[in-house]
This record gives sequence, C-alpha cells and structure tokens, in this order.
Amino acid sequence: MAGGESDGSGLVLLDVFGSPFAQRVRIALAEKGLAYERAEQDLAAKGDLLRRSNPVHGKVPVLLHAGRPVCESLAVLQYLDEAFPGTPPLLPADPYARGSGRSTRTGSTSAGSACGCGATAAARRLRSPRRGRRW
Ligand SMILES: N[C@@H](CCC(=O)N[C@@H](CS)C(=O)NCC(=O)O)C(=O)O
Repeated sequence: MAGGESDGSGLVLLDVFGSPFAQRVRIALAEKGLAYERAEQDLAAKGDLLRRSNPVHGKVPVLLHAGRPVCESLAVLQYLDEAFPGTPPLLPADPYARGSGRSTRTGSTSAGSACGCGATAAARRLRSPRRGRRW
C-alpha cells in the first residue's frame, strides 16, 4: 500500500517506478490523501491486466477505481477531482483556466512524446523476436 490514508478504497495504480506520467498521478493521489495500491508493470512484457485496462495504447499510468480503468495521466487527474469532490482540487475551478492549463500540458503527454520508460520499451521491442506484436 502506498499513498495517503483516507477513502480511496478500490484504487489501484498500474505504473512503472521511473515514469513521469505515473509520478504525476502518484503526486495527485498524495495531494488528495487517497490510499491506493501500486501494481508495478513490466513494459517490456506487458501483462494481461495492462492490456485489458489500456487496450488502445498499453501505457502506464492506468488508475483502476473499483476495477474500472481510467487511462492518460491528465484524464486521471480530472477523474480524481470529479470522483473525490471532498478532497483538495487538483485543477482550477474556472473552466477557462482548467482548459487552457490542460492544453499547454497535453503537448508534453501526447503520443509523440517519449519518456525513458517508453523509449526503453520501444527499444526492447525492436530487439525482441516478438517485434511483430503490437505490445
Ligand atoms: N500520454 C500518456 C503518456 C504515458 C506514457 O508514455 N507512458 C509510458 C511510460 S512513461 C509507457 O507506458 N510506455 C510504454 C510504451 O510506449 O509501450 C499519459 O499522460 O499518461
């Protein structure tokens, strides 16, 4: 168990230790004081849970809430604000501030961006005999 102490029962974070996107969600969960379980993933050999939870991109982080997956770190932040309204807000209340802030951050989290984890996974895939697979 990691994170906070309060009412986040049923929260499981599929992540990788070095992922900055997962780190964003870990910080958000800590800010909100929500308890969660970490489920470390192997990006070089993605497991069924990650594939099922994020069938489009197969990336971390994925937050499971009562077994239901929310993918994409910024979407997870918004989800946490909406699903746990009694906790400190992560995003501004003003729709314009929220929207413009999100648009400036989306560039750094889009599919084209790479972090160390993604690059490593992609490089391993290229070297792997299973490289024909999408995962
Ligand atoms: N836009 C995504 C980016 C997530 C991302 O790139 N995750 C990397 C780890 S840092 C990943 O899972 N890479 C696996 C892969 O590319 O196959 C977000 O904000 O959550």
